[in-house]
Amino acid sequence: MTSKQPPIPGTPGPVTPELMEPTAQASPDAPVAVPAPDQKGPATVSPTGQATGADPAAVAQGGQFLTTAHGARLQDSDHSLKAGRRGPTLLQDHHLREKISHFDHERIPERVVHARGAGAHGVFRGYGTAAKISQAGLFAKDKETEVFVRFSTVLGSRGSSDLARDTRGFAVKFYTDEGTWDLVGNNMPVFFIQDAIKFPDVVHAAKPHPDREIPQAQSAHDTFWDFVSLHTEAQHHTIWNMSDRGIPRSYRTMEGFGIHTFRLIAADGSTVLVKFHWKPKLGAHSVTWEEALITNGADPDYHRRDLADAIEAGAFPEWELGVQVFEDNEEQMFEGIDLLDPTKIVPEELVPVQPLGLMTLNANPSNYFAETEQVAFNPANLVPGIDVTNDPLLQGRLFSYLDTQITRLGGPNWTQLPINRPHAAVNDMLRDGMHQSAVHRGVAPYRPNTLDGGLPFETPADERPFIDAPAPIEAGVKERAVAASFEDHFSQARLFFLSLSEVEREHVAQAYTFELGKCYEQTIRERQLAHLGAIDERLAAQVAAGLGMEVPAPTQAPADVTPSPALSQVGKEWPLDGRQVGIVVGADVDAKELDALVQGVHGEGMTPLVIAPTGGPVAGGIVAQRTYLTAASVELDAVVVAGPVPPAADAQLGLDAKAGADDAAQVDPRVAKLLQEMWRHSKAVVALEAGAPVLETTGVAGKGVETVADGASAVAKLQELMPAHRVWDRFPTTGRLAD
Ligand code: HDE
Repeated sequence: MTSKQPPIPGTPGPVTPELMEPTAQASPDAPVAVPAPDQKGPATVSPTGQATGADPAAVAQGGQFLTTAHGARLQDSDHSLKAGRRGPTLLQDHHLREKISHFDHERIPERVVHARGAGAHGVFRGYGTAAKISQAGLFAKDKETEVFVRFSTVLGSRGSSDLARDTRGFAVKFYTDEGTWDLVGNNMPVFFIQDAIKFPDVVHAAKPHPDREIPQAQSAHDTFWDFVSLHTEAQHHTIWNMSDRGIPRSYRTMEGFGIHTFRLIAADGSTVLVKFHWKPKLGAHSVTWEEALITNGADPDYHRRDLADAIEAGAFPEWELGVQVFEDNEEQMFEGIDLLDPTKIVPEELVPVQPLGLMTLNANPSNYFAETEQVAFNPANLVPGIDVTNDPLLQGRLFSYLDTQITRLGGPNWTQLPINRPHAAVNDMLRDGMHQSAVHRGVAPYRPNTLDGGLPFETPADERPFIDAPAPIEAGVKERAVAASFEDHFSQARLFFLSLSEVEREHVAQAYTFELGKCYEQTIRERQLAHLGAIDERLAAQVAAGLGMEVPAPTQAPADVTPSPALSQVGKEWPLDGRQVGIVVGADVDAKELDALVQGVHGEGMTPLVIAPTGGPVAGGIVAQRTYLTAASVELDAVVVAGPVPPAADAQLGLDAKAGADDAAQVDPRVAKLLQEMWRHSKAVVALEAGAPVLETTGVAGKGVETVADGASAVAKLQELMPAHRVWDRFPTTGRLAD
């Protein structure tokens, strides 16, 4: 073997002494060069047409030259070191081994639940309203605390789709000055089970069947319904899942709940019990089941994309954190509702939610793995002023989260990962272990000690230590049992159902009919139908009819309950910020009207997406953001048809649009489909006069479908139709579930 081989054309040759001389640019002292903006670097325009603000200096590893993991510069990372060009690869190729071996270990175990998620950075600003009930510094007036939020689905694996019918995780990490507080909640205020010891059971039942590992990210299968029909305490959470809450429009339009009752401690040591609520400024909003199915196919990453796009566009999502406050007495009950039972809510009409502060998400993660994947929440991360209660579900969680990270993040030092590092000073005596990255000094990591000057000391009471609230313990015997006050399993499921509007109730009935229709076992369907009878007899009858089954006797007589209108998502009005408006144009749109429309939609804080026959310039400097091929109705909250839409372009569809042309073929079928879906999903449809014939041809007419004279009037019409989220009157209902 000789080093005199001629170089292969187009590839670097063998390393020669001349090449090893540092050039001026390659000198270790030379400033690191970054690509000029016009060089191929990070994308500076996002798919929504926004500037990404990507900093070329911050891309990749930050330097100009590729190196090994130990920092030696590499000349060739494309060819392995071989004994001859067609010979075997040499074991001595340390770069090959390092590159492949690191790659082999790139994946870590996904979360056992909540594997699929999306994260964002933000800030929480206190209102100062909690002064009397909690000493926690983060609630102080105008105090700003950095946060990281991770939203997630529960059942699906990391690569599953966002619009699964499922509960959503809503986990917030507050990096407070006094330590990290994690409020690890969901988008539903109740849980399937009352005792942590049942968690592996419910998760095993809800996850894919162990033999075939299907279905993925779905509750519509026998083992899930077997479990929930055998555990009547799951009925309340299950009806939330079957409602529109199970398929949110966006992470931005979800409420969040701490579920358990927590305890707050004031500066004077007094305590109250609270339930935490997150209220989205954009309102709580969902999609229809058909939209969810279309989205899962058209854009399975929809929620992740929507969150990132909104933040990038400057439409920062906001939630108010609030609490329902209860007296911390011995009973820990409110009007017959056991506050320690995580399957119960307390209606907001009885105990209003009082706002404590505002959370604004204002930055996307720069690296999914380092931040969103490696973030580790733990309900046991508490700060002075916030403490736990005896809720038996919460008690088990206080163990589980710490434990699971040891496997998932490879050892006990996951708190040292950048995203998990507290922003408060850490001075613990935890030492060594896998992936220890701190270089601890001193010789006495124990206390008391004399060798390290006694340091660190325990914190005296006036220096704000975390103090467990000295809550009284009910005397009793040691037993595996449940309190009688945990035994009402149906009344609140009924309360929820009766609080919904007619349209929402129809959706619930359809969801149960679909899910039970996917179960094969008749006994499971029958058992669940009997439980539905205990929730509402009309609901049971409608689902039974859909399944072609007799209505069984209800498990028990439906309870007498007072509805809580706050639980319905229908009937309120919400701001338009960050909502997406599709603007459909043909080849010859009026540039002036289009400009007025785009500017007007922008001016109202919404995101206009121009949908044209092809990509590229449309008119007056406006560029298409979607084409007839790439646009999907499901990403739009409303649509404006701004110009005539041509028939299908033969070349794009591979069809001869003229052959056998009927009326519908006069409009490109992709636009016809988009408009018909918008109509079926009860979204606002507006046309300028030039676009009106398109509505006629596609049969899109009726409530919330309007033709207007110009761009400005179209914006005014959108402002009128969109605050209610949907044109609710357009949803078809049977009338059988109405009040
Ligand atoms: Fe979790 N849960 N959970 N959970 N949970 C996890 O922790 C667990 C429960 C919630 O984005 C795991 O780091 C038990 C209720 C969210 O990283 C695990 C019980 C609520 C997330 C775990 C519950 C939640 C998790 C899996 C019954 C709403 C995602 C990976 C006692 C209040 C956090 C991980 C993220 C994640 C255990 C019940 C919310 C295994 C034992 C109730 C939002 O530790």
